[in-house]
Amino acid sequence: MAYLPLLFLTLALLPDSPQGCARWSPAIGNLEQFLAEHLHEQYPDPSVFVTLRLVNYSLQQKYVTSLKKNVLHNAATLSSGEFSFYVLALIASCENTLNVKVNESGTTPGIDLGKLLSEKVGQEMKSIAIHGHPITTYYQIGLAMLALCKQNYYISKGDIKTFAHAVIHSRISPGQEFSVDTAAIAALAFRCMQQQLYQPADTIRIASIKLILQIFCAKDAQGIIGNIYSTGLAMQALIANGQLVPFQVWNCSNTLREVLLEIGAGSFTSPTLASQVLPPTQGKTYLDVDQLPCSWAVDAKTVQILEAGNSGEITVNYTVIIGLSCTTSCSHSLCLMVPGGTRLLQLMKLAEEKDPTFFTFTQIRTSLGPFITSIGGVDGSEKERTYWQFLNGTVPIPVGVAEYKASNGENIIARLSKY
Ligand code: B12
Repeated sequence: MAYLPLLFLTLALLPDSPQGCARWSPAIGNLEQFLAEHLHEQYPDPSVFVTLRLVNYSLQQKYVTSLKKNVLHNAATLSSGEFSFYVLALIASCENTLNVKVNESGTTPGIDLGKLLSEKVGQEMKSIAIHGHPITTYYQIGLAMLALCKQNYYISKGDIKTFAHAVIHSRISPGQEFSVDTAAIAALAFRCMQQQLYQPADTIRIASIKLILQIFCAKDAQGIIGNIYSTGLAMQALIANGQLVPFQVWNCSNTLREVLLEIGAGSFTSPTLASQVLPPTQGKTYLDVDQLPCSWAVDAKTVQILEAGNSGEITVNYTVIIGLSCTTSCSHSLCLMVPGGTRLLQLMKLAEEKDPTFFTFTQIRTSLGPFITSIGGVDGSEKERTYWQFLNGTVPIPVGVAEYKASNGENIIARLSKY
C-alpha cells in the first residue's frame, strides 16, 4: 500500500487518456424508467430528480414547481443533506437558487437557498466544535459543501479546514468501518472547491488526495468499490477527480461492467440507490448539475422488476445484543426455520411472534425502505449516536432488513452500535 501515493503522483504527471466510462444498455433504460416512475408529482425526490436530469431525461416544469414549494415550505426541518439535494435539483433545472420564487409574477422577494444552507452548515460546524461530531453526519456535510460550492456561495476557510481535517484524521465515517459513500461525497465536494478556487487550496488538495487514495484502495479485483451500493458514488468521485486518477491507474471499464451486471440482475430496487449509480454509467457526476440544457418534456414507461423464486427450508440463528458494552446477559438468541429466500424483516417478525420480550421491534419508512429504530424496547438514538446494526457473523449486512435474505446456517446479529 505504501507505494500507492508515489504511483499516483507519478501517474498524475502523465498526460490524461480519455476516460470513456459510459455505456448504454437496456438495463440502464429500465433503471431510468424506474426512477421516472418514482417521481411523485407533488413530492418529487430531489436526488432522483437530479439523476434524471443528469442522464438527460426530460422532465416537466411542474416537478420544478413542486421542488420549489417543498423546499421553501420545509426549509426549517430539512436536514443539511436533504436541503442540499433540493439545491442541486434546482441548479439542475437552471433555477437561480439564490432567489427562489414559487410564483414568478409575485412581487415578494425570492428566498436565498444559499444563505439557508450556509446556516445549516454553521449549525453542523458548531456541533463539531462542541460535541466532536456533526448534528447529522459528514456525508450530509459533504452534500452541503457540494451544494454551496455549486452555487459559488461563500464557505469560510475555517469550515473548509474543519471538514478537511476530519478527512485527514479519518473521522468522517459514520460507523467503525471506512465509509466509501461518505468519502466519495466528500471527494466530489472537494473537487468542486478546487475547480471554483476556494481557499485554502493546499488543505483542499491534501484532503482530495487522501480521499481518492482511500476510495481507490477500497476497490476489489472485480472493480467493486466498497460494496455494490457505494460503487456508483465512488465512480462519480473517481471520474470527477480524473486528474488524480489517470486512466492508467483506474480503468473504469471493469467497475462499469460489474455495475451493469448488478443493475441487470435487479439489485437496485431502491430509488435512492438507483439514483446514485445511474449517473456514472453515463459518465456523469453530481458536479455536472450546472452543465445541463434547459428543456422540458416528459416520458415514462412501466418497468417490471422480477423477483427470483426460492424454495426449501433453511435454519438461521438470530441474536439480539442489547447494550453497547454487552457480554452474555444482554444477548438473546433464537434458532428459526424459514423457507429459503425469506427476507430478514420477515424473520424478525417471526422472532417477535415467538418471543416478544426481546425480539419486538419498531421501524420507520425511509426512501431506502424500513429502517429499524428499536429492538426489545431499546431505541437507537440520534442524540446518543447509537443505531441497530445488523451483522452476518461479524460482517455488517450490505442492505436493509427488507432486502436481506439470509442463507442456511447464517448467524444474524442485531447489535446496538455507535456511529
Ligand atoms: C449515514 C448512513 C448511515 C447512518 C445514518 C445515521 C444518520 N443520522 O445519518 C447509520 C450508521 C445509522 C446507518 C445505518 C445503516 N446503514 Co447506512 N448509510 C449511511 C450513508 C453513508 C449516508 C445516508 C445519508 O445521510 N443520505 C443523505 C440524506 C440526506 O438522505 P436521507 O434519506 O435522509 O438519509 C437517511 C437514510 O439513508 C437513513 N439510512 C441510513 N442507512 C440506512 C440503511 C437502510 C437499510 C435504511 C432503510 C435507511 C438508512 O439514514 C439517513 C439519515 O437519516 C448511506 C450511503 C448512501 N450511499 O446512501 C449508507 C447506506 C444507506 N446504509 C446502508 C446500510 C446497509 C445500513 C445498515 C443496514 C448497516 C447494518 N449492517 O446495520 C444500517 C441500518 C440498520 C437499521 N437500523 O435498519 C447501505 C444501504 C444499502 C441498501 N441496499 O439498502 C448504504 C447505501 C451504505 C452502503 N453502501 O452499503 N447508515
